[in-house]
Amino acid sequence: MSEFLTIGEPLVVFAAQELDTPLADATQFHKFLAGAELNVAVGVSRLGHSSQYVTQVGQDPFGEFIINAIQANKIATDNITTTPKAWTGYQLKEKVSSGDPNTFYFRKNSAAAQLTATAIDNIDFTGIKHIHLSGIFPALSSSSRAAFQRLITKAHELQITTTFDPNLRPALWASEAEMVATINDFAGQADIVMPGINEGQILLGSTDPNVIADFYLAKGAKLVIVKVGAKGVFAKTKTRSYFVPGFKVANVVDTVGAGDGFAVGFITARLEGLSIEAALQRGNAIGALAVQHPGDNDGYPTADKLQHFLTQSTLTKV
Ligand code: KDG
Repeated sequence: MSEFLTIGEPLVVFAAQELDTPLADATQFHKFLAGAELNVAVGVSRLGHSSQYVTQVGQDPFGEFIINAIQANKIATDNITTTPKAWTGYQLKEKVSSGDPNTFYFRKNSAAAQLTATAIDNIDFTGIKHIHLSGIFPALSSSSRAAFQRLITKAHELQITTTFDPNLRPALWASEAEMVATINDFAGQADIVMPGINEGQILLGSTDPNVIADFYLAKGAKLVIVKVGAKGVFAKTKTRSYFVPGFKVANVVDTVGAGDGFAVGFITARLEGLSIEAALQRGNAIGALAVQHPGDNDGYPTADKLQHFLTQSTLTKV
């Protein structure tokens, strides 16, 4: 029995060690656990909430590495299968002195992409209070998209709160038009939608947080959280809006995983009964901790570390 559940594709990421060097020229790589939704499961578990992850890995050393890491992070493996028919996906990531790094995927027809909707029928939803979804998994294949839709339908039937992060990955979609239509359709089925401000431009043609929020509120979301990078977040319900500033970070090492870290903070705070404002602030805090580490999720805190950061950082808000 777990409080939290998510579905996604786990990846091994090889992070280049040479600064500002194209992937083709990099020679040294460090290996980390990745996958946007798995990052969230890791962070939620690290903060003491029971966490389930639905996926499939290949019968290969990357699959083994991922399963070991999932177990080490105390995430339930009941809904993880291993297949001999496809490989586990992996990716390469640049190391950059500023901005977001380039990445390159090796994940086409991966084990996770072969997951079918039957996997959803096998889940025991007892005790699940929150389901986190992202736009990556339904981009993998028609069967992953069907599984994703079945999970959303199940969440509605059981009245389980859902968060949806668009997590746009154009490389995974046949066309931008298909990506935009599908993501907006799934976003309209979620309770809480969490786009990044630049995703607004692609998804609805605006980077105005108010316009982005109104677009998804009109589609049926109860709360829209627009992530405005280091500046913080703007959030809006039908009756109220919020702006919560981010935390200043002196040394940004790697930005990948910050958005998932935000989701960790927001979701765990809400599971603990905290207000929307406090949840947004915790989200910002974990985003700020995430960017100070080279892997996606190695900066996500335990409850003690989070408390320490929140106390130490009161004077360093932007
Ligand atoms: O949000 C972090 C992800 O970008 C990374 O872990 C890899 O899941 C991944 C993806 O599809 O980009």
